[in-house]
Amino acid sequence: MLKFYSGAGSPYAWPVHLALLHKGIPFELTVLSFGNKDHLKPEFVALNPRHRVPAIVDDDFVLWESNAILEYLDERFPEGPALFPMEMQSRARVRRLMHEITCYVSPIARAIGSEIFRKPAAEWNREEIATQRALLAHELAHFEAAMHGDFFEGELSAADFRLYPNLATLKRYDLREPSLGFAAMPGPKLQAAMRRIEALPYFEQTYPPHWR
Ligand SMILES: N[C@@H](CCC(=O)N[C@@H](CS)C(=O)NCC(=O)O)C(=O)O
Repeated sequence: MLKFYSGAGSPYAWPVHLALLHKGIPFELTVLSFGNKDHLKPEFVALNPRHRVPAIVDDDFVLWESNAILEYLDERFPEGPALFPMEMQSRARVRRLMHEITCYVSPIARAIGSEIFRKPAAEWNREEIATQRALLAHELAHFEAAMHGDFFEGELSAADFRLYPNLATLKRYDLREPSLGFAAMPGPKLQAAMRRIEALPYFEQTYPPHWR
């Protein structure tokens, strides 16, 4: 059975978890604890020398990098619902969106998270948070404009799963200080797509337990 190595709340592993359930692929889940440094243990580093989640093992084939995993799963298990549209240009847009999330959204999320989640509020670099918030607003406007119907490409795709955890994390920032106002930043189309993902029958299984 396919093995899936995840980490609770990882914005990279969460899309893979959603994709596996969406496609109905049987898998064995291992949730690594970053607190225990499971990702640095020799047995995991032997699988993924970058010691990051997500990683999958399919028979003796090991793969890491969330975007590559999402593409692999769709090709390896064509029988389940598709994660990438059939139409070539639509499929290219899904790939483009995934790269844009990796290149532009993830660094912003990392920068904000390293202030808000890693330090007490008294030590936050407020100027850095404001700078990153402005960059995020720009990105969210771009992604809002890329919505076509219920999801980016009408039908649910890997790009929707890939962005979802970054959007869900905005509420977590506000929990640290409600006046930050991150959760209200995504536009109405992105908010509606989030609600659609949250209504999926398997969504609850993927929700990070420590977020409850
Ligand atoms: N580009 C990678 C990023 C994966 C990543 O950074 N995962 C984090 C968890 S959110 C991790 O495992 N960090 C552990 C480490 O850096 O040692 C992907 O898309 O899969």
